[in-house]
Amino acid sequence: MKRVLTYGTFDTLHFGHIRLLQRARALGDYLIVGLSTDEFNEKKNKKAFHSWEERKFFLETLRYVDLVIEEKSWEQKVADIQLYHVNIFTMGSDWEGKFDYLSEHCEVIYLPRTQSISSTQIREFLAD
Ligand code: C2G
Repeated sequence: MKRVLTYGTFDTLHFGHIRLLQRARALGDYLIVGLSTDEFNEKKNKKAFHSWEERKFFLETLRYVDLVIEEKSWEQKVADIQLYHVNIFTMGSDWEGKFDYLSEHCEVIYLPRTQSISSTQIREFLAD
């Protein structure tokens, strides 16, 4: 059983997020998603449109996601990898290199980011 871990805000779930989750799940047999809490989003200078509970609900409807946990801090990744016996940590390529330190604990894989879509673009489009 190969266990995969990724993190994110996953606000206004869109094609880019789902493609990321689909490919992350395909790296193993079980995908855990650390979903950023609203408090942690403030540290990332992000304000999600959907609450944490709503964003968790969206993710749990996807066949690619097996477990959603809270992401409350930048520092929790090593503990999560150990707690959930994670074999592979993965993120979109906009994070390339930022989490290489985790390679002491598990495989680290960056997946190409889906161009031309983002939650920001969706919000701007809807605001017009
Ligand atoms: N993503 C993607 N393509 C897009 C948009 C996002 O592949 N068009 C990927 C991102 O690279 C990330 C994941 O989808 O791996 C979630 O994106 P966000 O919700 O924007 O996550 P972010 O705010 O980058 O949070 O500790 C890590 C942070 O919590 C990451």
